[in-house]
Amino acid sequence: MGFRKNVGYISSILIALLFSNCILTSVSQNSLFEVEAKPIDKTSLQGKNDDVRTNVFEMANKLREATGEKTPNDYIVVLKDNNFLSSVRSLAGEAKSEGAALRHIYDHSLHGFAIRVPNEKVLEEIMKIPEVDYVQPDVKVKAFAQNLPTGINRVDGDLSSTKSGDGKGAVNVDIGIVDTGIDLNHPDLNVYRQVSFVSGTSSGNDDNGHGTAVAGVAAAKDDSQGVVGLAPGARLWAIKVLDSNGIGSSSDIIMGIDYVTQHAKEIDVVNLSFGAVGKNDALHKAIIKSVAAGVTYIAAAGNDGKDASSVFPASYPEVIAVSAIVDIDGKCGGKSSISTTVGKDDTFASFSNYGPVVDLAAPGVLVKTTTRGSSYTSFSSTSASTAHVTGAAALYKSEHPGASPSDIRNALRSLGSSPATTCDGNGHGYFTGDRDNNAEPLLYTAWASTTELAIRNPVSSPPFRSPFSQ
Ligand SMILES: [Ca+2]
Ligand SMILES: [Ca+2]
Ligand SMILES: [Ca+2]
Repeated sequence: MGFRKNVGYISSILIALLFSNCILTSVSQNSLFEVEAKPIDKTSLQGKNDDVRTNVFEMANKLREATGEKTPNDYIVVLKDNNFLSSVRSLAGEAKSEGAALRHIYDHSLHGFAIRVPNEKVLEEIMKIPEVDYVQPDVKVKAFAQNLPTGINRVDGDLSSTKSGDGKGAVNVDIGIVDTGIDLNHPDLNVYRQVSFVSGTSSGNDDNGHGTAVAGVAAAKDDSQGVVGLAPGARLWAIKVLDSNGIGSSSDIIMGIDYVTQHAKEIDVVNLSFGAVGKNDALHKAIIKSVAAGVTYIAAAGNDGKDASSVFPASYPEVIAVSAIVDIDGKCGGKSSISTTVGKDDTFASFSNYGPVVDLAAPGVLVKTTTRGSSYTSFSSTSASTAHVTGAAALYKSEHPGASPSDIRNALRSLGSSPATTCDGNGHGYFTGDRDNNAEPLLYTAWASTTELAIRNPVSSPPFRSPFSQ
């Protein structure tokens, strides 16, 4: 890269000319001088002009668009696949010497790094590094949180609670909550590992509440206190990538995915209850690699009442995308007389995104769960419905340790209720009001007849509904 440094102050066109010549001839600067001394050959000049155009074209190709609210001067540099940690480190060092501040190094879910550049020129220099596949602006991604409408809060106290658990038993499985963190001291949650990739924070402790709510639905302990999750007492990995406002940058989220991939032998299932509209190739690449390493990802469809095809990560084919329904009484059939502002009992939630990318539906309204301060709350969102599927996937994985991510997806889909399922008066039945022609199965976990969860509530409270009050 010393060569580029020497010519760093010459115009970019001249750089391109020299650089393309260098590549074409693979010779020293002395030879370049000889080339300059030759009479101008119009044919060769035409060739060089083509080279310049090619180079500019390549540069434009190397700047990959990412949609969302950009964070000025922050970029994700994705290296070509044949680069391993030593070269990633040395290339990151090179970017640093060009004037970039290094924010993260990725080595498990993709090879690359996150940088902050002082100006465009530095970015251009980094894009010229041949090992760079592409550079993508860093963007903001938000938790799919939804504030409870007051009308819903008002009926909260009237919600029927389901039968309590027997107060014992834990599922032997590891769940990654890539979110705002988890209340590390919550007595109803088994937080096993914690880490933060959000600047200004030093642990995976939750400073928002969203991650703790998601964690409780998936895995609150079966201990006669508070609530119980679908995979009770599962080991929770608090992987903080979203800040106290529930907002994160794609570079931090990729670091979270990288961490999961590094621990792919331990982490079975990962919950992604956040997203944004548009595309983000670097994040997609990281998730593809992580799924290939055996980790099952569940992603929220989003809360905007629109087709989720434009929402990532829900639209990535490698993840299990989840929509939300209203369930008031823990039973099918739409029997509850209580209506919410987002729909009646056993109907598609009005805020839920929908569409062909959605794999499963699950309850996502007025879901009782854990929150910060060793406390409890209710929340409504596709984040809540997604956490049900995360818990169910973990439960399935605990019973079928060899299941691949696609095995788990196929199993949950085939075990779910369909429009043809006749309501059995309990949990096995479908919902109404789906917004499209894609009748995604409704999560159903009573297959788990060998688990104490199902044995505990064989008839009256199907375990796939909201976490039960204990
Ligand atoms: Ca509990
Ligand atoms: Ca119901
Ligand atoms: Ca649908």
